[in-house]
Amino acid sequence: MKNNKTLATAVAVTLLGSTLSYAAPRDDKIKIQFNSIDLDKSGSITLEEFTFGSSTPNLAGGQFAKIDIDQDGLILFDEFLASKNRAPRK
Ligand SMILES: [Ca+2]
Repeated sequence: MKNNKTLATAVAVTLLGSTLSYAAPRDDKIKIQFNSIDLDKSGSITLEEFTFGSSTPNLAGGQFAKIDIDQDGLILFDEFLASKNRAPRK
């Protein structure tokens, strides 16, 4: 009986683990990228942070405006994620 319980626990942990790792690994990558741009870890990206983190600072203003869907001057993770999801695949 003890063995069965151990096995059940192992199966449950395995299932949980595979569910977690299956949960959109691409989004995790984007989250890491978002956090690397969000220098003050405020949960949003300002134009200053975006420009600083951009490989093309002279284009950053226009890119920022496209990503900042509600035009409040901050890029939230949802907006950042949406911009990645609508970007053409390379
Ligand atoms: Ca915004």
